[in-house]
Amino acid sequence: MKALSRPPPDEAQSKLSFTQALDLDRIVRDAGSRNASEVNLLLDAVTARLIEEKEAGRLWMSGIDGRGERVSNGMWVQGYVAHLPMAGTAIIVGDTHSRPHCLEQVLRVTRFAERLNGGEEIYLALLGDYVDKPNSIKECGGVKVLEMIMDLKIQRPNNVIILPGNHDIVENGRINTQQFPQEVLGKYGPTDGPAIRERYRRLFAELVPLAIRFDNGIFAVHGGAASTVKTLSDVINPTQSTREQLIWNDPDAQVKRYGPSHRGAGFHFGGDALKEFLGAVDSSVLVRGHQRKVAHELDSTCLTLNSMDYGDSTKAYAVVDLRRAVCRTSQIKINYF
Ligand SMILES: [Mn+2]
Repeated sequence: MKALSRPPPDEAQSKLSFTQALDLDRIVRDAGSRNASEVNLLLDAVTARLIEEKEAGRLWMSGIDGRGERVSNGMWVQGYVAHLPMAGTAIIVGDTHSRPHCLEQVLRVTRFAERLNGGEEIYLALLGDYVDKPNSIKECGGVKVLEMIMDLKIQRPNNVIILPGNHDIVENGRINTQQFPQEVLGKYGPTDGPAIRERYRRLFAELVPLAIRFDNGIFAVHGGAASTVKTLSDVINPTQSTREQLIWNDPDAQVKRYGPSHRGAGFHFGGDALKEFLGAVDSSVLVRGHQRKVAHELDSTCLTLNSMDYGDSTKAYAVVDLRRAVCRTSQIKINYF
């Protein structure tokens, strides 16, 4: 293996970094208070950033033959895969479904902003499903969660990774627990509402990474293992089927490889399928959201994280010391809140 010399971040990503202190109070206050044109400006900025991120990763990879050894130099994006180095700490958040207070709580108790402002290498990995299933549509919780994560991404692009969930990309009316289209209609009206919803939908369906490959052995997606993935390249450049499976699939100990799903999209995957998938992407454990539970499954190779309150559901986030290799889900620190 040849050692790669990646350009230093300040050279490769000078346009992408932000030096002002991260202000969580301001982010929470602004979430949901923007009008349609202000939301469009936020989306313009995030869209530009996501395109730059992909381009920076492509430029870095070009001219390099074979599979080199990565140097630790922060988060970087390769097609639809975000990579995290073996340095620093990652906070992983599961489904938040229109509950800005749950995301805020995770950020407060982990002291995410303070630690970033203090110069610590810390990452926020968000596993999707930001909208729908609100307690009340009138609270506009989906809009608030989305504005919070877009704002965080713009303020600290190198430290925030946003993955898509099925609720974030689904076409209107395809699932019966969908309330976000109504929410934006009520908030922005019949012209701007659907247009904003479509901009968010396209951002999640076309621009954000689908998965995070942690150099320490964790692979994170919203749904799970995909039968179509034979190498990491299949996630970097996904087919429509790969995309759907990574976002919709669920673990199922009763299934050996892949079986039908109750969801009408994607499949259930068993232990053998997950083992094969993790081998293909050169990882040891899967961390995913998509279900309302916190659970270690499939012989400690699959961790499901739920981060929202809904009735008496258990909610938690994970804290990962990126310097330490992870071989089993039990090695991942789970904090209930
Ligand atoms: Mn989901």
